[in-house]
Amino acid sequence: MPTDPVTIWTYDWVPEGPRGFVRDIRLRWACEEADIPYRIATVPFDGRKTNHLDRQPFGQVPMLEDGPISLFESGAGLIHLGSRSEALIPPDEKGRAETIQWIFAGLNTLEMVTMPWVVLQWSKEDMPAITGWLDNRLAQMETVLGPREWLVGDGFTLADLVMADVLRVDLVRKRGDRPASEAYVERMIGRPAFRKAYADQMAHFARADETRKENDDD
Ligand SMILES: N[C@@H](CCC(=O)N[C@@H](CS)C(=O)NCC(=O)O)C(=O)O
Repeated sequence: MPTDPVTIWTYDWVPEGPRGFVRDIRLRWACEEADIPYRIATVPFDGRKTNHLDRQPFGQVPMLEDGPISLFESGAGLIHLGSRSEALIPPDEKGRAETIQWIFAGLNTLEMVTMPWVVLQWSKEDMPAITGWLDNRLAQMETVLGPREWLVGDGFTLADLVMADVLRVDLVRKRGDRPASEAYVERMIGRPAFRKAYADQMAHFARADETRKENDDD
């Protein structure tokens, strides 16, 4: 297994709102789970729409670099990291296929509706069709999670990492009474690897506040 550190790219700073949720946390979390060495690199938040289009054609983060491989899309980065460690994707064919299936379910079937719904909440707009779509998906996930501890097999995989990261968004967590989903999110974000990734991301942006303040004072 290669031991050179991978590089996780994120913004140099973000406002307080998204801290703890910037999607570099998915890659940090995966590296922590699998003991994959990594370092953090940044692109400026200011000017983000155009300043790193060579690395990310939509001006977003995160990106992942591993030697000659340079990837955008958190899901692609995760699947790449998964190829390095059985702690992320099980080695058997069935486990691998199901993990990838659930990664897509998290990123597409769930996040495709949670994100627009959250943005509508921020803007205090109501679109009953989107809310109905969200409630249906969350109810379906509640049914899935009711009888199981893990999405794939009998242990943690990237399927859980992605699904928990999508479901842990505050507004989504508060939506409806979904005890199995809430217990699942609690279990996943209680994992030491998540807590480390979260604390490190928060510390990264806190340090950036200091740098910005020093620059403003100059
Ligand atoms: N599908 C992308 C979404 C990336 C994304 O939305 N990134 C956010 C930060 S978590 C971002 O860069 N937002 C700034 C923007 O879209 O301009 C992925 O999973 O990597």
